[in-house]
Amino acid sequence: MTGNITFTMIKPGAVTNEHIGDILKMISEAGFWIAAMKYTKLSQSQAAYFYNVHKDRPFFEGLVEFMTSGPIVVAILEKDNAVADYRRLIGNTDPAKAEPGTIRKLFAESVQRNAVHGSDSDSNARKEADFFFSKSERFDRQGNFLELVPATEVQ
Ligand code: DAT
Ligand code: MG
Repeated sequence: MTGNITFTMIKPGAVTNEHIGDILKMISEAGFWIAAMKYTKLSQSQAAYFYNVHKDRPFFEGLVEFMTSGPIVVAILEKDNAVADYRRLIGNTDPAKAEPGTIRKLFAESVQRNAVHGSDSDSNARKEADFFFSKSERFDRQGNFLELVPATEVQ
């Protein structure tokens, strides 16, 4: 069984260019339920922790600088096959390689300023969601608290 959530951020750039509404509309129209959402700004240490897996990459410093440069929207999205379906909706990391009609093709300014984040696995979706949201801040489509697929079934 696949997990039913993914985690997204609308990054600085997409926020300051006023694309929050356009992006949330695409997310809703693609069948994702917004289970949790907030408007926030990352500190240096939050951004470094979130992108820790990339700490030895040459783009890490620039990535942290960009991600702390302005406000972001963070959200948990619920849907069957959420992780893979959302990666398809956002498109390639590099907007030059992204499919037409994807969020990154439409709104990314560059590979660094690429409009949105999307989790790359069910287990990272859980970790990323837990970093930003408590269990009492997540709701299902019926307005009840969100129940997740049992963690033992998530890779
Ligand atoms: P993704 O966001 O598609 O999962 P990733 O996890 O490989 O991509 O990289 C995380 C972020 O780091 C990415 O959204 C933008 C930045 N990044 C990746 N490769 C980069 C590069 N070659 N130059 C500049 N920034 C890069
Ligand atoms: Mg990634």
